[in-house]
Amino acid sequence: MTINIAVSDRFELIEVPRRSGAASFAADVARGLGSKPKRLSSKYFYDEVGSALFDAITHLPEYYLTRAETEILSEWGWQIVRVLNEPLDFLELGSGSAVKTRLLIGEALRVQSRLRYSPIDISTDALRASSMSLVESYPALSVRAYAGDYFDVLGSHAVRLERKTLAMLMGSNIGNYEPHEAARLLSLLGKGLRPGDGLLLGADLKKDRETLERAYDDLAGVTSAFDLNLLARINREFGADFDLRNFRHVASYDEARGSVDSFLEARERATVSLPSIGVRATFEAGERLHTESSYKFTDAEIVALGRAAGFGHKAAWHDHERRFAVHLLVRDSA
Ligand code: AVI
Repeated sequence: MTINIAVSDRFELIEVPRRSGAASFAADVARGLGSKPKRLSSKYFYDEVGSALFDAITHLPEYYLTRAETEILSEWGWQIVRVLNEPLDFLELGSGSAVKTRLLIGEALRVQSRLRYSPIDISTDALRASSMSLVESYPALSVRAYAGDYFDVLGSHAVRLERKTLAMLMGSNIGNYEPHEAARLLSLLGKGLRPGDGLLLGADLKKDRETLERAYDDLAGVTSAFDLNLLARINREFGADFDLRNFRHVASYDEARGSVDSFLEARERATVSLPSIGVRATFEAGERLHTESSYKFTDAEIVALGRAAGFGHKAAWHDHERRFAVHLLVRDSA
């Protein structure tokens, strides 16, 4: 069951509930702290504080990803919206508050008279804010936003696409999924698209360890604060007693998997309790909690990922230093 809210004649918000059986934050925390090695999903970084810290990360000198992708879209956005050669609607996994989405919307509206933009995002507040601001900026734009988890929304068949669609998964978001989840997400997305629809995928490229580890462990300590906010969030929401000073942020590139892994490492042995969910967990000195995987790709790996999910390869663009790639994939005929 979905809930439709027509906010204005150009902005509609559809809330898609969590599918039954899907784990809650509390259940994931209980399971993650009880597993060996301990791990939590990076999707829980993004409460209000975490989202603000991530925004700060995108401006850091070491975090080149956002700048590189923005460079590609500024330079090649005009071409990207023309390759599929027809009026398009956009479907974005993410809330589209970013400058990058605006670049593509602006370019599309130079070659077509109207555009529907359908963002999917877990945060209803973020969706509402970004959608209102987009419809205010672009009189020819209408927004149909879906609030929910990507998998829940795509699996619910709530998404209605009337015209040829360019789906977007930008900002290296694909890199935060383990390979089997990335494959599942792309094939679920592919099932909702029609043959000939596009998928624009922004992915960070494999490169030297030093550049990668610096990008995820900046000198100003913003990424460390972002990582530690996960424990602060657990303290806030579950009345837990994590002592943040006892944990340090570690970012380490696992070349074999192609992932920069983030961890929170206990300096000393400690037991934490989370009274509101009835959990206690002990950390040994030096024990790590895995909080994020950020996978890096070669262009060939992106092409193969798309192919396995039923997408052919159409085009790719890179920034001047070839640190980042934006690939255009096209849904195969069934
Ligand atoms: C959102 N995501 C693509 C970011 C990344 O690069 O993996 C999250 C991030 N984590 C630490 N810095 C940025």
